[in-house]
Amino acid sequence: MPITPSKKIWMDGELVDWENATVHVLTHALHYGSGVFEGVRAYNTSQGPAVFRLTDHIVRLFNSAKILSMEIPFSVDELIEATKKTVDVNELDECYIRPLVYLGYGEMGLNPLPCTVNVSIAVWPWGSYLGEENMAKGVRMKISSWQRHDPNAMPPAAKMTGMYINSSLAKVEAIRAGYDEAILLSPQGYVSECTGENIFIVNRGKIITPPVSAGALEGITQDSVFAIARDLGYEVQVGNVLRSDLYTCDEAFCTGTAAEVVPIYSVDDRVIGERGPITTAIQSAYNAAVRGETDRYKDWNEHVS
Ligand code: PPE
Repeated sequence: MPITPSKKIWMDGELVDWENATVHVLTHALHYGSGVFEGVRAYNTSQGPAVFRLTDHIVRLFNSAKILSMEIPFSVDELIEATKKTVDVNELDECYIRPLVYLGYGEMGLNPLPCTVNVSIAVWPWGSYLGEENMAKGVRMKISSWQRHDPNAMPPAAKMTGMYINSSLAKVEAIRAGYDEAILLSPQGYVSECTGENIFIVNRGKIITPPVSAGALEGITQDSVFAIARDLGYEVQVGNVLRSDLYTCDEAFCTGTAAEVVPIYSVDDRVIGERGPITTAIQSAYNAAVRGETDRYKDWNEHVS
């Protein structure tokens, strides 16, 4: 998806012009995928732009860094403030936000411990990640021939840049085969997640999503959907899902910050159907919550100024 430039990018404490936010080709992270990142969104609310669950995203960023033994040279509060400031100076009511912590220039080789740790925060306007029309129609999914990482090969709890090669392999395979998105299975054969989204199925009114042990990221949108679905009166369970469960479920949808809540129309050409009633209810409650329209979830809207 093309990027629309904004004005300023926060880099290691300074706001620099968009076109000057560059790095050296010998930046460690370019060679070894040694970075951790977040995907966050700011939405327009009646009291101006608010970043959705910003604190939770920054805390997850620090946990990802800890797993990789990266020492972030800023505090959680400093990066929260830096994110708000970056949204504010770019004067965007709604935007996608990409905080990135990466090993910088100066060291090569696989021992990351002596490397410089750099931090950047970029924001830009980003539309529907899986296509605007698919928000109603639903996406066509393919089970990938690529497996999700074994948690002892690549820890799925860390949102590490290098890990996303696994997602890219699956995405390319799905797109070339004429699908919108891929679903990955764990090495044990359970449903894990999509390339950049968690997955949910609905069966006889019960909502189920795979556990972290199946290789899924602990999604913040997933967590918001837990709260929303329970508040709407639905039963939500974290549990193993089989490939065949995807073929026979009543409804399915995927969730992510970039994607938001997106219905799944079919999996491997087994049609689940158009956006169902539970998916519709959760999707519209999510869209209202992110824009500060629901009192109950107002703590999730972290205002920029
Ligand atoms: N699984 C993966 C692998 C993943 O990358 C994401 C977010 C999720 C689940 C959902 O997590 P959350 O955003 O906390 O609900 N993917 C981010 C990056 C997408 C990209 O293409 O880059 C995102 O949605 O921002």
